[in-house]
Amino acid sequence: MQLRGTSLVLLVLYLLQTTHEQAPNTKPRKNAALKKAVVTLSMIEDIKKQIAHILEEVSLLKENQALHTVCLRGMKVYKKCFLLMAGQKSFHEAADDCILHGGTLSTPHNHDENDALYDYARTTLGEDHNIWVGVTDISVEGDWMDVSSKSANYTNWEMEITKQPDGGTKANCVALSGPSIGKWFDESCSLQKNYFCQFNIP
Ligand SMILES: [Ca+2]
Repeated sequence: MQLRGTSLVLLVLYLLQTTHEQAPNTKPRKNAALKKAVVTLSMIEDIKKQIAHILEEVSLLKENQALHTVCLRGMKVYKKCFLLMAGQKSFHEAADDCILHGGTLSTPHNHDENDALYDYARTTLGEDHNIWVGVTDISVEGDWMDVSSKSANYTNWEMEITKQPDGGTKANCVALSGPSIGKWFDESCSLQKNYFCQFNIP
């Protein structure tokens, strides 16, 4: 009976020791599993970021592709292209239509761009073309701004014969004239004219 009691005590002691020995091994395993889970989550976050980045790049590439397709149909100048739009519209309808197409109403910023737009209009619409240019003084009379509300640094007014701009508050929009070899005239914004949109090429 005493022997059985001693054996029982020894067995309990053995079990306690075994449990105590195993305990330190269990913790690192749990930590390792936890660490593994944390790494996996961080990896998923990284992958998500990479996918978002790739999608952004694909969208940019598609946009560029669309722009180049537009530019193939139109006239390319340095870092932008002009595209003839169908039909005639008032200045503001034309400007809105260009925004709808992802561009702005054509606005030459230097003599080369004005020449390019004039040449393109001449070949597509003929010598007598009269087209809108994205410049207006509708906000403040005499303060000519482009369609992005920046002061127009470049203008090409007809000055030799008619001394443009000469229409005052009745003429707040700009037309480029074919018969005047690309010179600008201030005209009533409600007139219906052909127009070109411009698209910036990155
Ligand atoms: Ca005016």
